[in-house]
Amino acid sequence: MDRDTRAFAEQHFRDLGGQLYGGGGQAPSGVAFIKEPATFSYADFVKAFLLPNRPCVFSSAFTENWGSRRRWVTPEGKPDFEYLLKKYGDVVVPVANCGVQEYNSNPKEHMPLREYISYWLEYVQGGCSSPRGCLYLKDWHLCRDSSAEDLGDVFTLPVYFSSDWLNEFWDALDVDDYRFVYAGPPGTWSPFHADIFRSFSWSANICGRKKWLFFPPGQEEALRDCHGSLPYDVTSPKLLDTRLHPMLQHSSPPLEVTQEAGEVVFVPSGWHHQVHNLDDTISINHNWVNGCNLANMWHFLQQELRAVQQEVHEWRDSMPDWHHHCQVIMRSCSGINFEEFYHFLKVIAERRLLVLGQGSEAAQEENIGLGLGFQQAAFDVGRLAEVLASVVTHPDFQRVDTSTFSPGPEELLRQLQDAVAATTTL
Ligand SMILES: O=C(O)CCC(=O)C(=O)O
Ligand SMILES: [Fe+2]
Repeated sequence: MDRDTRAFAEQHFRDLGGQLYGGGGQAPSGVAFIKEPATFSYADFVKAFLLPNRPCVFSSAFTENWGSRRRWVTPEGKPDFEYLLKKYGDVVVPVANCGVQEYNSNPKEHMPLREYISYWLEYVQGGCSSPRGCLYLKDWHLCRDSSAEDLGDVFTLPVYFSSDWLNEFWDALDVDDYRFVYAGPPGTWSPFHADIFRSFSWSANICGRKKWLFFPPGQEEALRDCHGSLPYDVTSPKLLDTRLHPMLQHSSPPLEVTQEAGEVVFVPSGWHHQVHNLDDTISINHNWVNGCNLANMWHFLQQELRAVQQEVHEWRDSMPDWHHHCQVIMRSCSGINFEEFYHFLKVIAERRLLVLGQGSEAAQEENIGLGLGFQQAAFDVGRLAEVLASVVTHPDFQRVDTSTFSPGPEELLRQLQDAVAATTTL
């Protein structure tokens, strides 16, 4: 990040004045297409898409050199099942049944990729139908399951998506990641949703095409049914029943995008979407959070906690550890609780404080593993300080036992605020 982009981004958040980012404003009338890698910089992406929180599609030129586009795909543009079997046939992958709705997602089972591929071939030969239903390989952690050497040049992280704190955090802990492969025949699809923690996502088609339906933040409200539930399938004729969906008349049609082979879709924070595979499709998808959507993640976690608290409200007076239990439930339902969120902020903050502590030139020379440099680190500490200041005053965070945290939340906040003050004019 350069000095000018940092100033632009900081001004953007000052103008928001603590309001949630990405919610308001005029919905765009279409989704922008970015053709030329050579003339589209990181700064261009930050200013035109990341800060305004608008979707866009990158042309296939952006993934031209990826090994997966050469090795996973036949010259006809189909998945190279022979190669995939040889390379990954024994790997156990998660598979969702698109035909079965369980709450707002699909039940998953696990099977070796070999078995999924034989199902896939059968399904296609059967005219896109199978007695086993419509199965979709989803959320395969290929990176987590492969060594760096083995992964080789499968893909190269585009610079636009490189401020990725979720994966930076999980890599630092060496336990998990939010990097996935999706693969499935025509007819497989992902139900209507917004991404985990209100993260951004990017999704690159290695082969095949996807149809995306996008709803800007807030527009999902008009799609709720009379019980307040969001739809599972926005294309279902049930939505036309005005008794069931009384607010539908206030909804706008979604933004529709057909993503071609090789193209990359940027999904902004908090945008609901539904995705359909139109061909035999393989994609690489990552979820990511950074300084731009961190406050949205924190807002989402507060909502999640409130929802848990409402669910178990009746035990509040009879259960001595009720608040603690709510955090435990939240962790098992949402994957993270307030304590872990603090830990996430701490890991990300300390890495930036280290960069800033070394001074701008030293950090730039050494590049300290944070590829986006000193100005990005300075921007990041500003965002971290703003969100941590809110976290430490939250009554439920104040109930968390922080006595063993090192540094403690107040101390980390002080360090971040000092760093903000020291870097304002740099
Ligand atoms: O490709 C899909 O089926 C879903 C992708 C998605 O929801 C995402 O990348 O956020
Ligand atoms: Fe998604």
